[in-house]
Amino acid sequence: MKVVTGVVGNDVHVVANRLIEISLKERGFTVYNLGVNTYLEEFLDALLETDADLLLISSLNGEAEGWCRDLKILKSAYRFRKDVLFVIGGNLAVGEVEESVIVPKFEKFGFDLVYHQKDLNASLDEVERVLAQRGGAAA
Ligand code: B12
Repeated sequence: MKVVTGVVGNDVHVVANRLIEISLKERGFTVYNLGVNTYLEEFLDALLETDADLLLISSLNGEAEGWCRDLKILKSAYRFRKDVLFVIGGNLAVGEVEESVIVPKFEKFGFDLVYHQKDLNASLDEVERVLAQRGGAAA
């Protein structure tokens, strides 16, 4: 399966991005890593160009809300395949904010799975389970 990944907005935190690329490759994904400082529109362009099954966005500096709130509008403009899975994770707010506040907010923006300060590998296990339920395997 194909995945587009990277760090959204003006966010330079690159370490998680490198780890995520390695983890996804180990799991058998073909990875298109756009790296840090990537705008939402660039992710969506890459999804179309690669025909990827999964978009996996990171945000670490707490500014995800501002960069991602237009996802739903862009999704309707771009007309993706219905089965593309949209995932975001990292530190999705500034300071201490409850997961019960953050998760519904990002789901409303158009993300299918939202991971705020969660373990990477446990989260990727769940992403793979959801993809398998949608009819694909990583290889
Ligand atoms: C190193 C660092 C920097 C370096 C980055 C160098 C680089 N090029 O990477 C520098 C000094 C440049 C920096 C700058 C800033 N930083 Co900084 N930084 C850190 C620090 C110390 C470590 C980050 C790191 O590499 N961690 C190691 C990786 C492996 O862990 P991780 O990033 O947490 O990622 C894990 C998980 O989040 C998760 N994950 C990540 N993405 C995703 C995606 C999905 C889908 C899933 C499932 C999981 C997942 O998996 C990863 C692996 O376990 C953290 C504090 C900390 N101890 O975490 C602050 C921290 C991230 N920075 C912070 C801030 C505020 C900033 C600045 C805004 C500071 C400033 N005022 O200038 C700037 C932002 C600049 C910008 N435009 O982005 C805050 C963010 C606060 C928030 N979100 O509420 C933190 C948390 C520090 C703090 N406690 O305040 N930073």
